[in-house]
Amino acid sequence: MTMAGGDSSTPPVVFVVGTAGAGKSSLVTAFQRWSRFLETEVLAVNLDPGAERVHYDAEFDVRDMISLTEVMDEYDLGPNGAQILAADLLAAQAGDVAEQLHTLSGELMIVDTPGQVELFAFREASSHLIDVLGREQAAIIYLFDPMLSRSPSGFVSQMLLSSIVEFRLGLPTKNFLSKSDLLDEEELERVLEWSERLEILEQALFDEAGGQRTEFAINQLRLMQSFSQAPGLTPLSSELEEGLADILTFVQAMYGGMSDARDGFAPDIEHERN
Ligand SMILES: Nc1nc2c(ncn2[C@@H]2O[C@H](COP(=O)(O)OP(=O)(O)O)[C@@H](O)[C@H]2O)c(=O)[nH]1
Ligand SMILES: [Mg+2]
Repeated sequence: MTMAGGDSSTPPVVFVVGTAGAGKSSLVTAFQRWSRFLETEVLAVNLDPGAERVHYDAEFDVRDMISLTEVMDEYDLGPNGAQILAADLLAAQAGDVAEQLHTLSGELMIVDTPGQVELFAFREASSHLIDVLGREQAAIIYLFDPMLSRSPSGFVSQMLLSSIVEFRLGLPTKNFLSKSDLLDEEELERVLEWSERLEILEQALFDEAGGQRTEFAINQLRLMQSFSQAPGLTPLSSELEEGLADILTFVQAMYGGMSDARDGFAPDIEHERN
Protein backbone atom coordinates (compact mmCIF):
# COMPACT_ATOMS: atom_id res chain seq x y z
CA MET A 1 0.00 0.00 0.00
CA THR A 2 1.41 3.35 -0.90
CA MET A 3 0.98 6.17 1.53
CA ALA A 4 -0.19 8.53 -1.14
CA GLY A 5 -3.77 7.26 -1.00
CA GLY A 6 -5.65 6.23 -4.11
CA ASP A 7 -4.62 3.46 -6.48
CA SER A 8 -1.94 5.21 -8.46
CA SER A 9 1.68 4.58 -7.68
CA THR A 10 2.54 8.24 -8.19
CA PRO A 11 2.82 10.43 -5.12
CA PRO A 12 0.69 13.57 -4.82
CA VAL A 13 1.57 16.04 -7.56
CA VAL A 14 1.75 19.79 -7.00
CA PHE A 15 1.79 22.07 -10.03
CA VAL A 16 3.35 25.46 -9.37
CA VAL A 17 1.55 28.05 -11.50
CA GLY A 18 1.82 31.82 -11.82
CA THR A 19 2.65 34.66 -14.19
CA ALA A 20 6.15 34.98 -15.67
CA GLY A 21 8.68 35.84 -13.00
CA ALA A 22 6.28 35.08 -10.13
CA GLY A 23 8.88 32.80 -8.58
CA LYS A 24 7.81 29.30 -9.72
CA SER A 25 11.25 27.88 -10.48
CA SER A 26 12.72 29.44 -7.34
CA LEU A 27 9.97 27.85 -5.28
CA VAL A 28 10.69 24.40 -6.69
CA THR A 29 14.37 24.89 -5.86
CA ALA A 30 13.67 26.13 -2.33
CA PHE A 31 11.10 23.43 -1.66
CA GLN A 32 13.42 20.66 -2.76
CA ARG A 33 16.26 22.03 -0.63
CA TRP A 34 14.00 22.43 2.38
CA SER A 35 12.48 18.97 2.07
CA ARG A 36 15.91 17.37 1.97
CA PHE A 37 16.54 18.92 5.31
CA LEU A 38 13.41 17.11 6.52
CA GLU A 39 14.68 13.93 4.88
CA THR A 40 11.62 13.64 2.71
CA GLU A 41 11.84 12.59 -0.89
CA VAL A 42 10.51 15.37 -3.09
CA LEU A 43 10.66 14.78 -6.83
CA ALA A 44 11.17 17.94 -8.84
CA VAL A 45 9.88 17.98 -12.41
CA ASN A 46 10.52 20.62 -15.04
CA LEU A 47 7.75 21.08 -17.60
CA ASP A 48 9.13 24.36 -18.96
CA PRO A 49 10.86 23.68 -22.28
CA GLY A 50 11.90 27.35 -22.38
CA ALA A 51 13.85 27.26 -19.11
CA GLU A 52 17.43 28.29 -19.66
CA ARG A 53 18.71 26.92 -16.42
CA VAL A 54 17.08 25.29 -13.44
CA HIS A 55 18.69 25.18 -10.02
CA TYR A 56 16.97 22.07 -8.70
CA ASP A 57 17.69 18.44 -9.45
CA ALA A 58 15.00 17.57 -11.97
CA GLU A 59 13.99 13.90 -11.86
CA PHE A 60 12.26 14.57 -15.12
CA ASP A 61 13.08 17.44 -17.42
CA VAL A 62 10.96 18.19 -20.47
CA ARG A 63 14.03 19.67 -22.14
CA ASP A 64 15.43 16.15 -22.47
CA MET A 65 12.44 15.35 -24.72
CA ILE A 66 11.83 18.62 -26.47
CA SER A 67 14.35 21.24 -27.43
CA LEU A 68 12.87 24.67 -28.01
CA THR A 69 15.63 25.66 -30.42
CA GLU A 70 15.04 22.49 -32.46
CA VAL A 71 11.30 23.19 -32.57
CA MET A 72 12.03 26.75 -33.73
CA ASP A 73 14.37 25.50 -36.47
CA GLU A 74 12.30 22.57 -37.61
CA TYR A 75 8.97 24.41 -37.81
CA ASP A 76 10.39 27.83 -38.61
CA LEU A 77 8.80 29.44 -35.57
CA GLY A 78 9.70 32.26 -33.21
CA PRO A 79 10.09 31.60 -29.49
CA ASN A 80 6.41 32.15 -28.65
CA GLY A 81 5.07 29.89 -31.38
CA ALA A 82 7.67 27.29 -30.48
CA GLN A 83 6.57 27.32 -26.83
CA ILE A 84 2.97 26.68 -27.86
CA LEU A 85 3.94 23.89 -30.21
CA ALA A 86 6.25 22.43 -27.56
CA ALA A 87 3.34 22.27 -25.11
CA ASP A 88 1.29 20.36 -27.69
CA LEU A 89 4.18 18.06 -28.58
CA LEU A 90 4.60 17.30 -24.91
CA ALA A 91 0.91 16.50 -24.52
CA ALA A 92 1.13 14.16 -27.50
CA GLN A 93 3.82 12.30 -25.56
CA ALA A 94 1.99 12.51 -22.25
CA GLY A 95 1.75 8.73 -22.02
CA ASP A 96 5.54 8.44 -22.20
CA VAL A 97 5.98 11.19 -19.66
CA ALA A 98 3.55 9.54 -17.26
CA GLU A 99 5.30 6.21 -17.71
CA GLN A 100 8.64 7.75 -16.84
CA LEU A 101 7.21 9.58 -13.86
CA HIS A 102 5.48 6.48 -12.56
CA THR A 103 8.81 4.69 -12.28
CA LEU A 104 10.02 7.31 -9.81
CA SER A 105 9.41 6.76 -6.17
CA GLY A 106 9.05 9.66 -3.81
CA GLU A 107 6.64 11.21 -1.41
CA LEU A 108 5.63 14.27 -3.32
CA MET A 109 6.15 15.56 -6.82
CA ILE A 110 6.51 19.28 -7.39
CA VAL A 111 6.17 20.48 -10.95
CA ASP A 112 7.64 23.66 -12.41
CA THR A 113 5.46 24.95 -15.26
CA PRO A 114 6.26 27.21 -18.23
CA GLY A 115 7.23 30.80 -17.55
CA GLN A 116 4.12 32.23 -19.15
CA VAL A 117 1.00 31.22 -17.26
CA GLU A 118 -1.14 30.90 -20.38
CA LEU A 119 1.10 28.19 -21.80
CA PHE A 120 0.11 25.96 -18.97
CA ALA A 121 -3.35 27.14 -18.04
CA PHE A 122 -4.91 27.86 -21.42
CA ARG A 123 -3.65 24.97 -23.53
CA GLU A 124 -5.79 21.85 -23.77
CA ALA A 125 -2.49 19.96 -23.62
CA SER A 126 -2.05 20.70 -19.91
CA SER A 127 -5.42 19.25 -18.93
CA HIS A 128 -4.54 16.16 -20.90
CA LEU A 129 -1.18 15.89 -19.18
CA ILE A 130 -2.84 16.27 -15.77
CA ASP A 131 -5.32 13.53 -16.68
CA VAL A 132 -2.55 11.18 -17.69
CA LEU A 133 -0.51 11.91 -14.57
CA GLY A 134 -3.54 11.35 -12.39
CA ARG A 135 -6.01 14.04 -11.53
CA GLU A 136 -7.11 12.33 -8.33
CA GLN A 137 -4.10 13.42 -6.33
CA ALA A 138 -3.00 16.60 -8.03
CA ALA A 139 -3.20 20.16 -6.76
CA ILE A 140 -2.15 23.67 -7.76
CA ILE A 141 -0.03 26.14 -5.88
CA TYR A 142 -0.90 29.51 -7.43
CA LEU A 143 1.66 32.27 -6.91
CA PHE A 144 0.48 35.88 -6.64
CA ASP A 145 3.18 38.26 -7.84
CA PRO A 146 3.85 40.69 -4.96
CA MET A 147 4.44 43.72 -7.16
CA LEU A 148 1.16 43.17 -9.04
CA SER A 149 -0.65 42.55 -5.76
CA ARG A 150 0.24 45.83 -4.09
CA SER A 151 -2.51 47.88 -5.72
CA PRO A 152 -6.19 46.98 -5.24
CA SER A 153 -6.86 46.63 -8.96
CA GLY A 154 -3.68 44.63 -9.46
CA PHE A 155 -4.72 42.40 -6.60
CA VAL A 156 -8.14 41.78 -8.13
CA SER A 157 -6.48 40.92 -11.46
CA GLN A 158 -4.38 38.30 -9.68
CA MET A 159 -7.50 36.93 -7.99
CA LEU A 160 -9.24 36.62 -11.34
CA LEU A 161 -6.26 34.92 -12.92
CA SER A 162 -6.02 32.43 -10.09
CA SER A 163 -9.74 31.65 -10.40
CA ILE A 164 -9.41 31.18 -14.14
CA VAL A 165 -6.49 28.79 -13.66
CA GLU A 166 -8.47 26.82 -11.09
CA PHE A 167 -11.47 26.75 -13.40
CA ARG A 168 -9.40 25.73 -16.44
CA LEU A 169 -7.43 22.97 -14.77
CA GLY A 170 -10.14 21.83 -12.35
CA LEU A 171 -7.76 21.08 -9.50
CA PRO A 172 -7.79 22.13 -5.86
CA THR A 173 -5.86 25.38 -5.67
CA LYS A 174 -4.12 27.21 -2.88
CA ASN A 175 -2.97 30.79 -3.29
CA PHE A 176 0.37 32.05 -2.05
CA LEU A 177 1.81 35.54 -1.97
CA SER A 178 5.17 34.92 -3.61
CA LYS A 179 8.38 36.78 -2.71
CA SER A 180 6.64 38.21 0.34
CA ASP A 181 10.06 39.38 1.58
CA LEU A 182 9.91 42.12 -1.06
CA LEU A 183 6.96 43.86 0.61
CA ASP A 184 7.38 45.96 3.71
CA GLU A 185 5.47 44.93 6.80
CA GLU A 186 2.65 47.38 6.28
CA GLU A 187 2.14 46.42 2.63
CA LEU A 188 2.23 42.74 3.48
CA GLU A 189 -0.38 43.13 6.19
CA ARG A 190 -2.63 45.09 3.88
CA VAL A 191 -2.44 42.58 1.05
CA LEU A 192 -3.06 39.65 3.39
CA GLU A 193 -6.08 41.44 4.82
CA TRP A 194 -7.51 42.01 1.34
CA SER A 195 -7.17 38.32 0.69
CA GLU A 196 -9.33 37.48 3.70
CA ARG A 197 -11.79 40.35 3.74
CA LEU A 198 -13.18 41.29 0.36
CA GLU A 199 -15.18 44.19 1.81
CA ILE A 200 -11.90 45.89 2.77
CA LEU A 201 -10.52 45.23 -0.68
CA GLU A 202 -13.69 46.71 -2.15
CA GLN A 203 -13.23 49.87 -0.10
CA ALA A 204 -9.61 50.10 -1.25
CA LEU A 205 -10.80 49.80 -4.84
CA PHE A 206 -13.21 52.69 -4.33
CA ASP A 207 -10.39 54.79 -2.94
CA GLU A 208 -8.08 53.95 -5.83
CA ALA A 209 -8.66 56.44 -8.65
CA GLY A 210 -9.27 54.56 -11.88
CA GLY A 211 -12.76 55.19 -13.23
CA GLN A 212 -13.98 52.45 -15.52
CA ARG A 213 -11.25 50.03 -14.59
CA THR A 214 -12.20 50.22 -10.94
CA GLU A 215 -15.86 49.74 -11.74
CA PHE A 216 -15.00 46.58 -13.62
CA ALA A 217 -12.90 45.33 -10.71
CA ILE A 218 -15.66 46.03 -8.22
CA ASN A 219 -18.19 44.18 -10.31
CA GLN A 220 -15.88 41.18 -10.53
CA LEU A 221 -15.21 41.37 -6.84
CA ARG A 222 -18.91 41.41 -5.98
CA LEU A 223 -19.39 38.35 -8.14
CA MET A 224 -16.69 36.55 -6.22
CA GLN A 225 -18.06 37.83 -2.95
CA SER A 226 -21.39 36.26 -3.78
CA PHE A 227 -19.61 32.92 -3.94
CA SER A 228 -17.63 33.87 -0.82
CA GLN A 229 -14.43 33.32 -2.72
CA ALA A 230 -11.77 35.18 -0.81
CA PRO A 231 -8.41 33.99 -2.09
CA GLY A 232 -6.92 33.58 1.40
CA LEU A 233 -3.27 34.23 0.66
CA THR A 234 -0.44 32.57 2.55
CA PRO A 235 2.87 34.48 2.46
CA LEU A 236 5.71 32.64 0.79
CA SER A 237 9.38 33.43 0.40
CA SER A 238 11.75 31.09 -1.34
CA GLU A 239 14.49 33.48 -0.35
CA LEU A 240 13.75 33.20 3.37
CA GLU A 241 12.29 29.66 3.20
CA GLU A 242 8.97 30.92 4.55
CA GLY A 243 5.63 29.32 3.79
CA LEU A 244 7.16 26.08 2.51
CA ALA A 245 5.64 24.07 5.36
CA ASP A 246 2.24 25.47 4.39
CA ILE A 247 2.57 23.87 0.98
CA LEU A 248 3.25 20.55 2.61
CA THR A 249 0.37 20.95 5.04
CA PHE A 250 -2.00 21.78 2.19
CA VAL A 251 -1.01 18.69 0.21
CA GLN A 252 -1.12 16.47 3.27
CA ALA A 253 -4.55 17.72 4.19
CA MET A 254 -5.75 16.82 0.69
CA TYR A 255 -3.93 13.63 -0.05
CA GLY A 256 -2.06 12.50 3.05
CA GLY A 257 1.45 11.18 2.79
CA MET A 258 4.79 12.62 3.79
CA SER A 259 6.03 13.15 7.28
CA ASP A 260 4.51 15.86 9.35
CA ALA A 261 6.44 19.04 8.60
CA ARG A 262 6.04 20.22 12.14
CA ASP A 263 7.81 17.12 13.43
CA GLY A 264 10.47 17.54 10.83
CA PHE A 265 11.49 13.89 10.91
CA ALA A 266 11.62 10.97 8.54
CA PRO A 267 8.35 9.86 6.98
CA ASP A 268 6.09 7.32 8.55
CA ILE A 269 5.69 5.02 5.58
CA GLU A 270 2.67 3.22 6.96
CA HIS A 271 0.79 6.40 7.65
CA GLU A 272 -2.62 6.37 5.98
CA ARG A 273 -4.89 9.18 5.10
CA ASN A 274 -7.71 9.26 7.61
N1 LIG B 1 13.35 38.50 -3.07
C1 LIG B 1 12.94 37.37 -3.62
N2 LIG B 1 13.15 37.15 -4.92
C2 LIG B 1 12.68 35.98 -5.46
C3 LIG B 1 12.01 35.02 -4.67
N3 LIG B 1 11.66 34.00 -5.49
C4 LIG B 1 12.11 34.30 -6.71
N4 LIG B 1 12.74 35.50 -6.72
C5 LIG B 1 13.37 36.17 -7.90
O1 LIG B 1 12.37 36.45 -8.86
C6 LIG B 1 12.87 36.26 -10.19
C7 LIG B 1 11.99 35.29 -10.97
O2 LIG B 1 11.99 34.04 -10.33
P1 LIG B 1 11.72 32.68 -11.10
O3 LIG B 1 11.71 31.61 -10.05
O4 LIG B 1 12.64 32.50 -12.24
O5 LIG B 1 10.23 32.93 -11.66
P2 LIG B 1 9.35 32.04 -12.67
O6 LIG B 1 9.38 32.72 -13.99
O7 LIG B 1 7.96 32.08 -12.10
O8 LIG B 1 9.93 30.66 -12.69
C8 LIG B 1 14.30 35.77 -10.02
O9 LIG B 1 15.16 36.86 -10.19
C9 LIG B 1 14.35 35.27 -8.59
O10 LIG B 1 15.62 35.36 -8.02
C10 LIG B 1 11.81 35.29 -3.27
O11 LIG B 1 11.21 34.53 -2.49
N5 LIG B 1 12.28 36.49 -2.81
MG1 LIG C 1 10.59 29.48 -14.32
